[in-house]
Amino acid sequence: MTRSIEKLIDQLWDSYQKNNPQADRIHRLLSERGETIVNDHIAFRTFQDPRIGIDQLAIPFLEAGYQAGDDYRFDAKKLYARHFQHSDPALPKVFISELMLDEFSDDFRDIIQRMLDQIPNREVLAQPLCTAGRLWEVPYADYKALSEQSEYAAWMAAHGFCANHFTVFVNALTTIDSLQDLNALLLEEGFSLNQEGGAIKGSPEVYLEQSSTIASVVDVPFKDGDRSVPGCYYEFARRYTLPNGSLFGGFVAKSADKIFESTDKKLHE
Ligand code: OOG
Ligand code: NI
Repeated sequence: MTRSIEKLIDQLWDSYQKNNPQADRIHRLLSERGETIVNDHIAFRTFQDPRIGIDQLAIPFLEAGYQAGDDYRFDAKKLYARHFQHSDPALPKVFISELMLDEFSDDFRDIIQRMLDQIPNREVLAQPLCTAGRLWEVPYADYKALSEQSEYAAWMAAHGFCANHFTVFVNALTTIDSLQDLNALLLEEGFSLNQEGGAIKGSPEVYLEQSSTIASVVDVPFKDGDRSVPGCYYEFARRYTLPNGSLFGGFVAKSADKIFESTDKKLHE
């Protein structure tokens, strides 16, 4: 029987894949080599607010038996994050971050407040928050103003609640031995990788290596018309065994800091 958490993950994949043509192409590229793709983790973004913060997004995962793992801070980006994991290794980890609104100016917060004021009461949301999409309308000028202080805030304004990325678990690939080889294949096939801080973030010494594509540019309806803006990206993660013999199951803040930049406009210029 399919558990409801699996249905939720399938639903998240469906909308992610519809808005992110790269995902389907990368899946096909790997499937054609005979690979079965295992998803290491899914990531969500939000604003730090009691109605929609990390705790709210985590609800369906906690109900399905996920447990809170480590937390992470990104001072320069004014972000806080936590990961969640399940004892069933078939279920992906979940990485949820939130923008610390308290650390921004009144003008910046006013723009976000205008968006949050449009969110319907939770009772009327017949679906988990993480699949709700964008729950507000926003003029393009507000998107631009937010992006000057936080690319993350601008991304949230444009896209709302959805899977920001899925992640290929490189350890489970059988025809590709390393993240270096996978990156080479992706580049050869014409995909662009986020090169901020080097194509590979992390190392065996921190038990995690990660790389990611540059987010696909997608058309988004703003209050005053459609605009092309960065959407979602795809990530690749290779995990290493800890001295105690178990596979590292966390995240590395220094690497995550650069992975966040996969949706930055500067990578599209
Ligand atoms: C999350 C970036 C961090 C990771 O695996 O370290 C991350 C985001 O872009 O929302 O996914
Ligand atoms: Ni990630």
